[in-house]
Amino acid sequence: MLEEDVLKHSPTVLTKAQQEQFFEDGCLVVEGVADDRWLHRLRAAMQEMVQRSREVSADDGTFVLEDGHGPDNPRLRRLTSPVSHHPEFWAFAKESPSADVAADVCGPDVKFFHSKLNFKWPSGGHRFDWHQDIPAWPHTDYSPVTVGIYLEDCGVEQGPLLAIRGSHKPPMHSMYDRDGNWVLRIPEDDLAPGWRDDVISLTGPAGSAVLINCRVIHGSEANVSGRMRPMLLNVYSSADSMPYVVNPIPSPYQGEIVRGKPARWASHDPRGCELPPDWSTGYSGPWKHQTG
Ligand SMILES: O=C(O)CCC(=O)C(=O)O
Repeated sequence: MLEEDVLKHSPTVLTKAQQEQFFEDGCLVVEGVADDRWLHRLRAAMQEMVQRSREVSADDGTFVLEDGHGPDNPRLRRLTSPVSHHPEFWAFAKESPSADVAADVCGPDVKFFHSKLNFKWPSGGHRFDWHQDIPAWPHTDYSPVTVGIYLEDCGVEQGPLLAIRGSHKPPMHSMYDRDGNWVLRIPEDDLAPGWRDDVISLTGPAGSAVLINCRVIHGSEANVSGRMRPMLLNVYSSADSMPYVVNPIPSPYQGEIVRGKPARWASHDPRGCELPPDWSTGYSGPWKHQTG
């Protein structure tokens, strides 16, 4: 669904002002989307997965490991597709207010796309270079939104998500370098003049949702604090927005309608989208290409 049609629907969780701010800025923090009960369930599921990772000694596609990971010192970068590995993550993606928030910015009919659980371990969690998400998983329109949930409080020193206000509006950057390599990274020299003034640090207490429009330029710094930054990221789209390349993070739930009803017509945005490499031959995640 296109933005002008989404805005015809009154939001149910967000205020109208928040809904409009999301489309203006390309990002939004909403506190309290995961309440204490959900946080308790999600943290327990996360701990189970961290326990399982102790037996893993090399990246296996599911557990993406940081240097120094071992049975006595688990250090994960990412749990890929948490919804595929623990039922609580799918319960949250489908049943929680996270999907209601997605409906407020995608239109009433919402489809699940994929999920990841990104960690930033204390004192060392990596940085993410500036990038735009949608060229990694193009859809027929730009309704896809990432709803990230902080599972612990996240302050500026923990490497919160950062976004460049309004950067979803101009034509998009290439996610390839000058030699034609997929890098999922925008060099700072290529950003619009004055971009630093528009950086928003998307901090928030545990349970906050960070909404990231699929075109907005975003990234994050390393975690220089002594506290962990776990963040659950679920990607949703309007039901009528159709992905047209292989999903880099497939799951049995891809395409499931989590709010409203399935579409009969596809939505098309006239702006095209750069294509990623062919993920059917494998997906290695952003770290292989980025500098952090
Ligand atoms: O976890 C982070 O800090 C950044 C995540 C992100 O930008 C992404 O997954 O696209």
